[in-house]
Amino acid sequence: MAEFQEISKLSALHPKPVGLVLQYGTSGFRTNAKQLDHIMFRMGLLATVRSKKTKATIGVMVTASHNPEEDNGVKLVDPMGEMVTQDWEEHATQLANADQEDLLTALKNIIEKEAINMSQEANVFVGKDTRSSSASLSQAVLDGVSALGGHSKDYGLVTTPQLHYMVCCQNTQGKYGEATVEGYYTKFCQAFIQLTKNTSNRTDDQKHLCLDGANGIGALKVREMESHLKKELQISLNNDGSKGRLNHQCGADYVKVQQKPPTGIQINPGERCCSFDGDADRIVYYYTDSEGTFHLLDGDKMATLISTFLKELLTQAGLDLKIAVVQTAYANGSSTHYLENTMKVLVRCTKTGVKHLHHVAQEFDVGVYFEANGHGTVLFSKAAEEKIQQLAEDTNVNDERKKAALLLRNTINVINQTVGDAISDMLLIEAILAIKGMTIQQWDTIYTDLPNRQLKVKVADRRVIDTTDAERRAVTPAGLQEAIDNLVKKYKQARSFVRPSGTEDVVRVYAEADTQESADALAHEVSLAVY
Ligand code: NG1
Ligand code: ZN
Repeated sequence: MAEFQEISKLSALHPKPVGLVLQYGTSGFRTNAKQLDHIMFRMGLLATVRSKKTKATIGVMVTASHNPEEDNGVKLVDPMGEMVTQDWEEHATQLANADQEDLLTALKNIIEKEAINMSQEANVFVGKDTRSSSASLSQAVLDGVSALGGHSKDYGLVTTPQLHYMVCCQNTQGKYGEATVEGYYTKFCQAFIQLTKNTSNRTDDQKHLCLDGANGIGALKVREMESHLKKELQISLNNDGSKGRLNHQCGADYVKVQQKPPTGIQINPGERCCSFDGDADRIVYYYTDSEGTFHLLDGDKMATLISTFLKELLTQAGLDLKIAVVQTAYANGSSTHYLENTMKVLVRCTKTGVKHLHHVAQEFDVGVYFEANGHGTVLFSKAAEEKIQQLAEDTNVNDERKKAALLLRNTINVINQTVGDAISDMLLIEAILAIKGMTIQQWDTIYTDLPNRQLKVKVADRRVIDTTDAERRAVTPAGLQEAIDNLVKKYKQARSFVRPSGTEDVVRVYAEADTQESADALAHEVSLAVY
């Protein structure tokens, strides 16, 4: 077949370094950018085949999110804007690791196994972040698509969630919105303006938000979006990429893990601030109090605020819809306790990685999912959306129910349901705070986080650690879990677990306890047990 000859010719321009083995991990392939050219070409091929299989547009995003500037990565986006399925992750790993001379065979194996009709048309959307390596790497993806005769559309610089949104819009014939960056701003900003329009007593202070753009793509896109917000949200943008390096001492991951404000930002006491990560799919909020103490409001605090808001609206609207919050083992114990015991909301725990949370959230009418690091969104079932829509249009309901239904409808529209999205989450949180007339300090006092610590441990082979129970218990190596259990017993309100990272060559250790000293000591002792 002509296309296979083309692949042989073009793949020689994107050779695989001999002996290099990479895995499609928590969030696609991710490593030093210098090792990724062949992966990008091959993911262009795979996305084309996936498009033929699904008879839909597939997305390919070139980014390494919160990793340092010198890294890069790639992830595939499925037709509804969700992460690619697990079996295709395996195809991706197979294709990525095939030696140069075996590439065609590996590709043909996938085509055969998936019974692909090669005459089917293929469409692939490609996006990239601001890393200096992203331009040539996304070109390699485009080369892969054209080698198999697929059509591609290069969106250039976009956030990861923007690309997910484009793919979903395209495959739902515009029902989700228009598949352009402009369409994205219009949809989400209009919903935000609708949500906040009756909160006329908002002061200028309440309309003002301080943002750390991590020197990445999010900063660029917020600047593009600003005029759509019609001054209803006034963002002072820091770390916009004009001076500092991407993710360097800034961004959501730095703030969450270090539990301190980013550099390059002047925070006034009490001022509401937030940080995006390098591809703008995560956000965390924070402020410093009058004594200069730093307060972090992470994914757990966002999940709590959002689910409380939605539960109240559903009650006011008289809608009997099942709401749940999905978390991972990294969720602060206080948040889980508050949600289950005070809010009486169903909480589910899954493995790390949004794809796991997303799938569980789909089981409910309203599924709020957040990783503690600020990656998350809300999913509404089709039935739930229809009920809300019907009520919003019903002329025979009382004012209170109607008002709640209209707020719910606009809330649905401000949320990017395809994936966690820093911009959309920011608009949602800002709208909720405005509607509730709540300050960041008031939001912070809903519950108090248990002191916690996250550490990274370098080991010879992190894969010797295998876990179970949503990663909360280690099954191997023998004796490790018992050692952790014994250490945990020494502290009050303590909990600790370890798991191999899916994005870095480290083992992650998490510990929480009644005091910061205890959490630090426990994390340290557990890391020694990991060696
Ligand atoms: P790993 O490296 O597998 O822990 C990290 C985050 C995930 C997720 C992915 C993808 C933590 C503890 N882990 O995964 O939540 O966001 O990166 O970016 O924050
Ligand atoms: Zn990210």
